Amino acid sequence: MKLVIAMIQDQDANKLLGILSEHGYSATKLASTGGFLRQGNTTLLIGVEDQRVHELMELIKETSKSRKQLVTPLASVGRSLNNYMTEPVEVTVGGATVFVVAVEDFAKV
Ligand code: 2BA
Ligand code: 2BA
Repeated sequence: MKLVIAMIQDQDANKLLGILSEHGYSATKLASTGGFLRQGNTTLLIGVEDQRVHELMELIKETSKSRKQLVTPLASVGRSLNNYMTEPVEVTVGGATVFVVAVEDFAKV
């Protein structure tokens, strides 16, 4: 079994959860915050059998859209003058950042 940890954009979360449910996956949704943009995003925990990881990755890929976003100066960096940003910078927030972790044990008690 694997635990798939997927960081996605809030806008895609409900649609992806619906699709996962339709395909018989269980998931847990966590409200999270991106360390760079300091804006809300969504982290999904999805425990899944090894042979379904590939299909799951495809569903995540199809549903999660990449978007461009302007970073407001000072909103996303440390307060040190070395990091001082004077112009808005465009960053591409990816569709999904996904970690697949081996699960040692899984139980519902
Ligand atoms: P349980 O299987 O006892 O799951 C309770 C909660 O535990 C789930 O809440 C989910 O947050 C988490 N969870 C369970 N299995 C997980 C997994 N493999 N990976 C990540 N998180 C997991 P809900 O998703 O709201 O589900 C509530 C109950 O609805 C579930 O109880 C199960 O009986 C049923 N269910 C969940 N997904 C289903 C699906 N795709 N089709 C049919 N029934 C589903
Ligand atoms: P944020 O940390 O808010 O990052 C949003 C976007 O800003 C990133 O998109 C990337 O394009 C850019 N970015 C992030 N850190 C940067 C840096 N130090 N310098 C320049 N640009 C930077 P994504 O890479 O698609 O990441 C989207 C979200 O996924 C991230 O939100 C974060 O919450 C999560 N994430 C991405 N990589 C991660 C990792 N290695 N570990 C944990 N979480 C990660």
